[in-house]
Amino acid sequence: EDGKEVWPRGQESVWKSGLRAVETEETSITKSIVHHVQTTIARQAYNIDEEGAYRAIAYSVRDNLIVNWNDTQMLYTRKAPKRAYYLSLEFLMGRTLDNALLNLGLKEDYQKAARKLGFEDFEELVESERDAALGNGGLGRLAACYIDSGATCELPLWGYGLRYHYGMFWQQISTDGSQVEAPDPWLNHANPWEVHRPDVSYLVRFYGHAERIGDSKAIWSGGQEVMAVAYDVPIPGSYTRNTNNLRLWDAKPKRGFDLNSFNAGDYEKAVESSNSAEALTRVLYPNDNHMVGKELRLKQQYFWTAASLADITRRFKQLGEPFSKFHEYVAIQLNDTHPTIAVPELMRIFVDEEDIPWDQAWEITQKVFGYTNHTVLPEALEKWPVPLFQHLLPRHLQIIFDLNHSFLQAVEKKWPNDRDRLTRMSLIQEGFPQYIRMAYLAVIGSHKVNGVAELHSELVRTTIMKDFVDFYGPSKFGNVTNGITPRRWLDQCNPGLSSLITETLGGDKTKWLKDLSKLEGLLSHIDDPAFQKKWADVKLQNKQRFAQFIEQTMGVKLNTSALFDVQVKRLHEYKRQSLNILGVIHRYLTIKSLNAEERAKVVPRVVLFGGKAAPGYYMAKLVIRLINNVAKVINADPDLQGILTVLFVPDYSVSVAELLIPASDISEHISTAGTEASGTSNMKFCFEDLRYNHQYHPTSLEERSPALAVVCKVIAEGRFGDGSIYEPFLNTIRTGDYYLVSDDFDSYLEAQKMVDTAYQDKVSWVKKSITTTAKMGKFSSDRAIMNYAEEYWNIEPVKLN
Ligand code: T68
Repeated sequence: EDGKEVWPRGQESVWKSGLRAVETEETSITKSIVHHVQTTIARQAYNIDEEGAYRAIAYSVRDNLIVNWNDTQMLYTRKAPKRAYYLSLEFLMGRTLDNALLNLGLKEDYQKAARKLGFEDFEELVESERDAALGNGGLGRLAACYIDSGATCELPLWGYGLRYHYGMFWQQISTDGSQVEAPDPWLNHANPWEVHRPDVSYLVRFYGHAERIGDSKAIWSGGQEVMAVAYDVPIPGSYTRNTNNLRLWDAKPKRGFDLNSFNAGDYEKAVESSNSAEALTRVLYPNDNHMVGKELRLKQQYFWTAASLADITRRFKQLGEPFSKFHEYVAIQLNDTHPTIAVPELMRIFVDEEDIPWDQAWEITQKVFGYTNHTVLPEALEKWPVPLFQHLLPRHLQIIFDLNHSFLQAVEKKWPNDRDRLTRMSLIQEGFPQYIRMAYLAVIGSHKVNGVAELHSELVRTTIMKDFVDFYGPSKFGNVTNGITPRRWLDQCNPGLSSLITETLGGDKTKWLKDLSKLEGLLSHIDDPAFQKKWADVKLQNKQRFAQFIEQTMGVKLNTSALFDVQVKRLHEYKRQSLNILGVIHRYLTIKSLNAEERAKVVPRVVLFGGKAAPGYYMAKLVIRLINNVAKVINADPDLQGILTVLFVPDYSVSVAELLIPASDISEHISTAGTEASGTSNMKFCFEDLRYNHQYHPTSLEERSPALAVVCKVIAEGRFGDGSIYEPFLNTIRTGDYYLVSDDFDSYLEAQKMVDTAYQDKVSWVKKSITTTAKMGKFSSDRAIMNYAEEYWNIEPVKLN
């Protein structure tokens, strides 16, 4: 399955005459589309609609990806380089067709071919694809950018994840303004981008009992066994033939059904057991930056980790090398603590299955793993109850206790008689019940730990991991600043800007797309009025494109000469959409108090919100409701027409982001200082702001911010519908105000005033925009992934010619 090179059977020449290459000729492209219409989707020319056309084209493009995929995997097998594996419970991929065509360099050819077959509007076909929304937000989208960059940088890098049958929920807004969740059965329409591999499967055990044999080994048996089956998603690099693999596991019952129950005549019970296996990969947990201790979530984590490690060790064994060299061929990156069970699982494989002595197994394990932390928020740090582990993964619990024992011995040796320190650093948090601290397990099991931005990595070193920095020394704790892929987030979603950049820098677009630091070259054109005009025109066209989408989907007309002010991200108190909407209310009250002449001078704004709240997150959902009800009042007020419009764009997703981000004039990243690990959407907009000071307020809201007190009073009095609904939200601001909204409100208004002033000077505004883009080079995910490759994984590019 990874292109293992043994000439199989039959005559080589006959095999070779049947092989196809990547098809780039127009005639062979139309032929291949027609072939898929006729065979794969079983229709005919007179019976083909848009959906059928999309699928036939997708299958045809997939054929090309697979040709490159096979050759790449064969090359990796032949060269046997060290490989890296990115273990992530989330890959927020979005759509694939457009990206695949651009990466293959075949978009124009396919567009022409589709036209010849009677499909004039290619963009419409592209937009009919459903998003693969197998992620919550930043962490999942980061994984998708990294997997793109890994292929583009020709690195032997695979992703491992889960094939959720239901991705991120579909968000609707009810008439009272609240979020309503609906399931996203994205696989109901066949997914052309995956290759089912029933031949690549492993059994994963749960429950049962672990019996120690000797000092360190054990036998784990009994319990439930579930089958993990591979689905492979080819990941094409950009302007290279290298095509990597994203392997997603699906859960299947070990047998079709439980024979014991079946013999007893209980058919329903027999089929139930297969239901419970399949429940494992049913749904993505829709929480970001919050730990929810559900047993099924832990089962998902172990299922995915165990299958991935079984696959990695099987591939390693094919090399015929001894396990003492495992780390010379394998690097595994843990995307947050979600796959941390991989640490004891690799120990179990080494010690129990491969008979490697405990100490040697531990040495190799630590060399294999790297751990990326994505948050310092206490409520997001994973902790699992010991009794749950004892029940679900008894052998892993033994291993964790054994590891903890020797780890604490080493701590004791370094700082004798420091009981507080032992309590602080133990992998086990004491109490009833005890909890396992997954982040600490990830740290002791890895050779390197990193945060995702300079400031965040510094906070990791000085706060949550301080004791571990003292123990291991600072060199174990690094930083890899996040990045985003310039293919999807510039070339693909903003073709107007991409062409202008190419035209301005000269040559072809691969030059700057593959080395984003080249964008600095734009600065030498910044004073050219013709260039400034073109730059501003691109923005205006993007705003018009987005306005058209809003008119079609929401029936609202937007003033495209207004300043588009955007905040799109998951709804979370720490991200402070509250600060934004309270500021909007203040703006509304201010405009209402002006006379007609004064009103005419106000800089018009369109304030756009988007993002999902976790279904169980009461306060986040209340803020969505407030935003929608504020929007209702403002948008219906004739005094505000064309001056202030507020919109909550429902069902924010990768595809909506691709339309919305290029249309923005400013974006808001206003999380409480020190809470946002990195932020990556800020990179997509190129705008950022952070502060450090935390304060405690025993004073009244009126004293802290009179302006905010007025805003809260207006909400409470019912200007935006029944005020009592918002009391719980208003109380979080009046008292406690953990996220410092009142602390920052006045300076937030000041900043907004500066924005209004700056926007009026069109030339200097355009120059700011050009400068921002020109200086964005560092935030390419190519730079980030090469950073991991060189400093964390020690892997090198392997180029397919
Ligand atoms: C985000 N984290 C950070 N978590 O909030 C963001 N959490 O600052 C950073 O830029 C980004 O990661 C990439 O590093 C998340 O997105 C989750 O989505 C998540 C999911 C499950 C459990 C906990």
